[in-house]
Amino acid sequence: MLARVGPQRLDLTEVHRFPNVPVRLPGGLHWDVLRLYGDVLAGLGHAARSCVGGEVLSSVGIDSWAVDYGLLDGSGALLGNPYHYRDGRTAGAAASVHAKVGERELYDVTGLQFLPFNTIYQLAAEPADRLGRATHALLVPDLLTYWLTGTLGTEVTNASTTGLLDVRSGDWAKALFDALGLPRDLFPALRRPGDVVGPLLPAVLEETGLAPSAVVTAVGSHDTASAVVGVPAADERFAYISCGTWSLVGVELDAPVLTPAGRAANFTNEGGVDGTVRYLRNVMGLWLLSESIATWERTGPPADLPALLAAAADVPAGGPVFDPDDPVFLPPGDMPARIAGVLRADGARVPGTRAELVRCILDSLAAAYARTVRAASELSGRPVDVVHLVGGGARNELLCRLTADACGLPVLAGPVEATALGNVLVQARAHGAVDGDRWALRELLRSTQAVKRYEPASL
Ligand code: LRH
Repeated sequence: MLARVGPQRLDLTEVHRFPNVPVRLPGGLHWDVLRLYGDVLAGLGHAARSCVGGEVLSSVGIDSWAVDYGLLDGSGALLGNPYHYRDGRTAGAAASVHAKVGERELYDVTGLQFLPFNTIYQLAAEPADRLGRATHALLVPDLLTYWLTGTLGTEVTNASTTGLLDVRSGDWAKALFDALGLPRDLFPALRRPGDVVGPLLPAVLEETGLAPSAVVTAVGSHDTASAVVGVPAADERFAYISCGTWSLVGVELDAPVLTPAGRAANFTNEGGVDGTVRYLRNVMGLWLLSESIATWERTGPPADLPALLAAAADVPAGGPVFDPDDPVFLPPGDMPARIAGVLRADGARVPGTRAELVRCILDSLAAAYARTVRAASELSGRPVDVVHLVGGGARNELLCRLTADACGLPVLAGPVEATALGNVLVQARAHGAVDGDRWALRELLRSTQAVKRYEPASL
């Protein structure tokens, strides 16, 4: 995404979009990280060629999904392809970690929700010899940054998803590294959104055609951290749903909430830009839909999503619902069969058509969003007047409407590209193109980005 930003201006242009397709090797499910890096270079090349009339691209910022990492040896070489967090190798890892540090203590130190794929559990699942050969672990955006700049570092919002960061001090929880037998310097030093990382390597300049003045700037490199910056809220009485593969549902706070009730509800305190706290919960998200479509397409003709959504809108309300957060839905595989299994086990009716299943997924997500918005507000004491739904899900009108109805609150849908917007706003501020705190950045979002309002149906 190429952005042009000024005090009254925020334009985003898509210059290169590429699929991110995991690859299953005999040893597990991996990310094709070299392919991703190749596409990053291709995208930077397109961006360089899209500059017109003396424009010079001044800064590059990288965000991605959280928790996954590559291991580097002492020469900086990658030790194998990074694992996908949906790989099954972490089964049993949580138990081995919790035998060393109890779950309650972990939550008290890190404030992080339990997800079986948090980095701390993935590291516990690493074969000892592989980890022994590793000098550093780099989270995915930090790995791409390293290849672009030659500079090692760990961006702090993404570090907060590892399960190894102290939520109070904002620094690595050294005692946890010690207790788990991990080297204290496994992750390189922390950097903060807005820090200038450094110039691009000469080979990168040559391949992309970017000007030598371009630098990489740290942003909220956890995609959800950038997405929350990109929420066009007017004041703090809002909840957000960052809605893509996952739906991250919560509120923005100034300080963590570390109560037993929050822990029991599996709420997380992830690090936001400008020292904020993203108090949220992962809801399984549109993965339920995309994996259902992938299942149908494995055995039949391509599924037409707009037609399916239109048919789902005509399915009468009040149909069956299931809990989207059932861990059975986490791995790739036949999603309709798993949903049917969960419904059947609950004694609920199993949808008979694809449109009914799509409606069942969206009804279930909307109900989960409503529960989670209510819980976030109650657990944090933050009143919520409006729900901002950002990301690709904002295009899904049926989902937005069902969410407004389930929450009993207005839903403001959009921007679809909130993550990219939050990313570039932090860069632009670091380089003096815009000024002010996150509310000033959001003011610019509100004056430049289209948002669609859904009122809840009156009962
Ligand atoms: C969303 C996301 C989410 C994490 C998950 C691994 O893309 O970063 O915040 O929990 O991916």
